[in-house]
Amino acid sequence: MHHGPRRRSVLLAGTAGLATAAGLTSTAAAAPARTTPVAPPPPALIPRPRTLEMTGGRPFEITAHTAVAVRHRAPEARRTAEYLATWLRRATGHAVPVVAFGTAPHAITLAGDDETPSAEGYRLDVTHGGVLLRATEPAGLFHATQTLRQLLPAAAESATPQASPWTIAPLHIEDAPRFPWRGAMLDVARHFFTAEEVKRYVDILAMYKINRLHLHLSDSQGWRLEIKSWPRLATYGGSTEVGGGTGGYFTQREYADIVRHAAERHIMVIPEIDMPAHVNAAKASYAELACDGVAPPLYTGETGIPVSLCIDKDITYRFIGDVLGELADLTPGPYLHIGGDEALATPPEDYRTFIGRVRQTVHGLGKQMIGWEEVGLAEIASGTVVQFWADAKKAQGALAQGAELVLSPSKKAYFDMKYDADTPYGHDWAGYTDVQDGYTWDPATYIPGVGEDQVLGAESALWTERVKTFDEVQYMTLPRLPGLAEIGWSPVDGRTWEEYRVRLATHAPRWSGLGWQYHRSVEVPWGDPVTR
Ligand code: TNX
Repeated sequence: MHHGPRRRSVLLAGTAGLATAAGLTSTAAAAPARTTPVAPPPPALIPRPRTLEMTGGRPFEITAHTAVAVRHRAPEARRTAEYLATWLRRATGHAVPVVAFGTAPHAITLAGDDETPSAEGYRLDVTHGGVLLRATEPAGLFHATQTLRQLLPAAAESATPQASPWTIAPLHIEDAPRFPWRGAMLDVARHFFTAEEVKRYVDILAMYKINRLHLHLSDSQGWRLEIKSWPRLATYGGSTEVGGGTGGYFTQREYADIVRHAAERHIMVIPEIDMPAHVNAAKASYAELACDGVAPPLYTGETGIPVSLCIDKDITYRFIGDVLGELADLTPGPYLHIGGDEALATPPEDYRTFIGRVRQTVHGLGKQMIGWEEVGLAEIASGTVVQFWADAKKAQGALAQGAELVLSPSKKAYFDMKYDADTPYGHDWAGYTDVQDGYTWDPATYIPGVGEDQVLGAESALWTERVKTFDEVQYMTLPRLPGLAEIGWSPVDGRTWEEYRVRLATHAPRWSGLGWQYHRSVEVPWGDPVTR
């Protein structure tokens, strides 16, 4: 772990009043760190923070007297304080009230920060007398709570009170992300996952400071979002899935609940309606969407089928306008993802016409368009977000038009790829992706000729043709997700697989505490007993 320069005097000088009120002027805090005889090991944080300094002295401990206090200009900070207190209460069994700033002698304080303006950055100080989380923006405060979470013993993840010393060694952290986009895509179309399951997915994303949840909401095997103006999309098009199961869909109310749950964790939902291909479920639901007016049967096979929306029919664009209109109303964020991938049954000229029209619809709704790398074959507006998955040329074509790239390389970030030959689920068409493969790549050097300033960030993709249950989702996600998260958040300098794998191993008891399955890869020195 890299230790940052010592900055404590600067830090306390600028914030003395706040530090006093937050209980930071204990004798331990004032004593020079170097008098500590044996420094505790640095905590195994993922993603690794920019700087971390063990400051020494007696630890902080959460007790029956600990409160959470908040002083921040943004009202959401209060919500984050409640979130943190609620979380702390479960495993500690302590009352952990949320109190007015300055009223508790022993507090975890969430405060503003005027020294480091940053969209998602934060500073965190632990002393014997208190914990101080500071951030300019509420998102930074939230990320700070997730760091604090990882500073506590793994027992803190338990849903029921545990007997554990809730101590944290004194330290100082300054942290901010490398990339603004750290995403995870979940395909709820090939196999359906319920709103409750998606919310559990969001919870693990939050722990690793992922800030985008991309939901692949439609594909040939299923349509997963209620559309009030075209109700059969969900009730019929959502009535099955790969393998012929009963499928399912989110009502708009359930979907809004996912969006709210994610927003509370500072995660933006990126909704994807895939077009002009991957649309069999829609055409099966409404015959008028087919060029010949005949609805195809529902499709429950695993492999992709050549299918396209009818590019010349007016009703195609009425359909898209209605669907994207309802979706835009459900989407507080600025983006609508229109898929655009693998349009094998759409002639190239038709594809360009189609993407041009959809782009106008998206912009007319006041949103920015996102598409898979294939949209680079069409004319796109500068500022379009293009998601790379395999073909560098298409991504470069998009960049030449002023696009910004999100990297989901199928050889590195496709969580539906098997870890190795023994993995019971998933694909291998892009090769095996073991934990080391998933960790050892850099979005700023992965595509020839594409540098850091053209990259918004990285995103994992979990396609679910061969991932049937939420346990299987968990198994394919962990332990790869933390690696993707670190690639997106942490500085590349000083990161090594050898160091990372040891840090990663310590997270397994946290996952078990949350009731999550994970792949016990032989690459990782787990060390803990198997608890599930
Ligand atoms: C390719 S990547 C697809 C998906 C499949 C996936 C399976 C991309 C944009 N399209 O439709 O589910 O491979 O790994």
